[in-house]
Amino acid sequence: MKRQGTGLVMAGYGAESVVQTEDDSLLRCLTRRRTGRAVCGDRVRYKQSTPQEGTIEEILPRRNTLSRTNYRGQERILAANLDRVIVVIAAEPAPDFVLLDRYLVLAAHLDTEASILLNKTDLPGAAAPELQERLDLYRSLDYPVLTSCTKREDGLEPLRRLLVDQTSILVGQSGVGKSSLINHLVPDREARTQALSEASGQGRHTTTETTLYPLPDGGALMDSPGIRILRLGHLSRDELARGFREFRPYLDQCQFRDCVHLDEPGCAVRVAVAEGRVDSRRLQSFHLLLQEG
Ligand SMILES: Nc1nc2c(ncn2[C@@H]2O[C@H](COP(=O)(O)OP(=O)(O)OP(=O)(O)O)[C@@H](O)[C@H]2O)c(=O)[nH]1
Ligand SMILES: [Mg+2]
Ligand SMILES: [Zn+2]
Repeated sequence: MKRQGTGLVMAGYGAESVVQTEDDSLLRCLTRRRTGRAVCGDRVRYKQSTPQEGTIEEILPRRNTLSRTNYRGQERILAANLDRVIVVIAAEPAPDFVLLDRYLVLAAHLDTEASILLNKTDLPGAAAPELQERLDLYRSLDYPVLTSCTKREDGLEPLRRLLVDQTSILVGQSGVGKSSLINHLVPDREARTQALSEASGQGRHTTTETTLYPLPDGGALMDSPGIRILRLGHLSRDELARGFREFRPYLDQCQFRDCVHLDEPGCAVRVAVAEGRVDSRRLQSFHLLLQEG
């Protein structure tokens, strides 16, 4: 058996990945050293060797990649070819807005749409004024803010509409409900997960790897593991600053080209903060991300 074709990577496990072929079957594929690792969302050219196995001959050019920097300072790609990043937050676990800003910076760097989704609206904390005020800040920056509750099946329709014909990824802290949302949005989720873990030979499939699910109305949705430490070391200082979209009009107006907007004279960003055009918490966030890398 030597069949060839083009497929879509459902999940990558290091040198191995699971590829969905044109006829909807799942192949466990090994990557060749020269092709590099395939990641969730990659389009690949594969060669089939047995009914269940094959090799990846080529990773087709990626439109974009979502990556982070690992503890060794190397860039690690989590997913490719994204149209939309949806940052999921909830009243519990308590939102980490610096992490939210990290994801928004990554989305800006990818040149994709970014949305914020407040899940678990059944929790009383979801209506807390501090949380709502914070969400208003992001609305004022033109980030769409959606709400949902998987317990009461609330808000899922607007979310479904947002996802149609696009490749989207759910990201965010562990425990905010990303996988629960997938359960509601992907009707055959359980069967798919089962098929995926059988094809991958990884045993029970957990959200340790980013995983792609085709959506019934067209498009695809990816589940990702909640990452505690999301480093942005692969981004330059300028890319980091431009990820804060409201800073952009001021970045070229600072007196010093390498201004980090701390205490340099003639800093246009700090003037914007003082005049209330930029929220000071976002500048704080920027400084934290700059420090932590
Ligand atoms: N009250 C409430 N709980 C929810 C809701 N959605 C999910 N949960 C619960 O939140 C917990 C975590 O949900 P998961 O879907 O596993 O969260 P996750 O974001 O996938 O977490 P990781 O995979 O660790 O990143 C589970 O106990 C869910 O039952 C909701 O709308 N309301
Ligand atoms: Mg999960
Ligand atoms: Zn400045």
